[in-house]
Amino acid sequence: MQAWGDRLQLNFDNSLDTVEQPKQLFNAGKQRTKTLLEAAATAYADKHQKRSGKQTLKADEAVFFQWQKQTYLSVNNRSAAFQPSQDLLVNMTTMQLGTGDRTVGILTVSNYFAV
Ligand SMILES: [Ca+2]
Ligand SMILES: [Ca+2]
Repeated sequence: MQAWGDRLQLNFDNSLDTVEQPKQLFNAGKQRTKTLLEAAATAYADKHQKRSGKQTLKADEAVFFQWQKQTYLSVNNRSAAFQPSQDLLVNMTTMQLGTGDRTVGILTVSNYFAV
């Protein structure tokens, strides 16, 4: 358990009794694209900033990324591709990432999502 910060609660089925968490949480790092939607798409195309090559975000996974000095989180739905109208995309700049989490590729889901 970490001392810092609030946690996110996902609610896809309108019931707060069921726990919904992404299967895995990644850090795609800095995205160098023109638009935020392009940044999300490139983060989905390579979710792991530390592993060489491209690791595609899968269904029900989530990814942090940076774009123009802002931090964003996207939670993928059941379909793997990034769909702006259906996948959650939020600006998380005010949320502090855990110590060391900025530079790694895989984050601990329960540090960021309520259980
Ligand atoms: Ca990679
Ligand atoms: Ca999707």
